This record gives sequence, C-alpha cells and structure tokens, in this order.
Amino acid sequence: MTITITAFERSPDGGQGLARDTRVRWALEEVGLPYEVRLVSFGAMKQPAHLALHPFGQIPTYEEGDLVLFETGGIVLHIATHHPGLLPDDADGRARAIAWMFASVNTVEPPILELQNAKLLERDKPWTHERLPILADAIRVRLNQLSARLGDADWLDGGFSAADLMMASVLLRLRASGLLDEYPNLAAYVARGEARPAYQRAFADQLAINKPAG
Ligand code: GTB
Repeated sequence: MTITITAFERSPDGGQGLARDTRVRWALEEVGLPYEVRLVSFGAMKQPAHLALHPFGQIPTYEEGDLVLFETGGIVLHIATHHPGLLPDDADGRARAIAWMFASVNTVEPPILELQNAKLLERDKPWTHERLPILADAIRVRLNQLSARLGDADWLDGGFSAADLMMASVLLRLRASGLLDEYPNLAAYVARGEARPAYQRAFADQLAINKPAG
C-alpha cells in the first residue's frame, strides 16, 4: 500500500532537516518502506483538505490506505509497531522504548521549543534579553539528566530503537544554540544517529526539496 506523507513546500530552515517530516522519513528509511511526499504550502495547511488530515493544520501527516495519522510520535510508533527494526522484540524492552519516545516529545522537546519560539517570535520584546538565559537553563536541566542517564552508552536502552530516532531528532534542533555541544556524550549520540544510512537518506531527500537556490 502506498504511504504518503506531507512536508513543507519550502521549509523555513532551507533543508537543515529541522522540520518534523525528517523524523518520519527517517523511520520509513530505517524499516525500508518506500513512500511518497506531498508538498504543502503554509496556506494550504490551513485549508479544509489538509485540516481533514491534520486537525491542527500542520505537517507532517501520514496516509496509508484508509489510515490517516498526524503527530510524529504517533506516526513513528505506528511504523515501528508494524515493521521490524525499530522496537525491541521483548515486551518490557518495547514498553521502555515507547516510554522514551514519549519522554522525547513530552519532557525534552517542550523546553527546546520554548527557546526556539522565544528567539523567533519574541525577539523584539523588552523581556527577551532576560528570558532567553532562563529558557536555556531549563533546557540544561533536562540535558544534564539525559546526559547522566546515557553515560557512555551508544543508545538509550540497548540497541538503536525508535526511542533514539525520536530523541536524536529532538536534540539535533539544539545544535545551532550551542547547548548540545555542552554535553559531549549527547552531541556524540546525535552524531551517531545522523551517521546512520537511513538518516542520511532521509536528510538528503528533504534537502533536495528545500535546498536554497544558487
Ligand atoms: N507535535 C507535532 C508533531 O510532532 O507532529 C508538531 C508538528 C509541527 O509543529 N509541525 C510544524 C508545522 O506544520 C512543522 S515542524 N508548522 C506550521 C504551522 O503550525 O502552521 C516545526 C518546524 C518548522 C520549521 C523549522 N525550521 O524551519 O527550522 C523547524 C521546525
């Protein structure tokens, strides 16, 4: 059955892989599933046709026959549940991997988003100068904890899983801030994820769409 995802017609990051379709592409590449991409503009995302797929008018979405999904955690979990390679075989290991997936989007990503939104949307506000370091420290709290837990392991819990795919995808958004480099084991963890052939293919495919002209 054909799988179709949606992505930005032109991502604001110019193809750095920061838009969330990259993590879905990565999951599909890890399990070896071919897929098609439908590109949507910011305007089209808010139109009824796209809102029928995604109630919040965002990308990515995922279509597979009659199944329509939104929310990257749910999409990656669906892919990982139905195809071997992204979740451990044993029930406890699977449960722990899924818990880490939730942790990536529910515990680690929110403070990262807060900082990015403050930089993007509140740059000219009088409070921003004082707020940014507070937001950066909130991220450091989580990175300290995550760094301590990861230690010198390659992956969060045994072998590479959807948990690492999601966590690395969340963390790599921090690179430009410099915060990731304060934690060498986390920077190496993200680099290990990005070095995987499946990630490389996912990254190249989204770059091919978004590369700035010239
Ligand atoms: N929780 C949802 C999920 O995980 O699927 C969040 C989806 C989401 O935020 N989608 C964004 C979107 O559609 C694109 S990824 N935004 C348009 C809108 O809300 O109107 C967020 C994103 C966008 C751009 C960059 N960038 O250019 O650096 C990075 C991340």
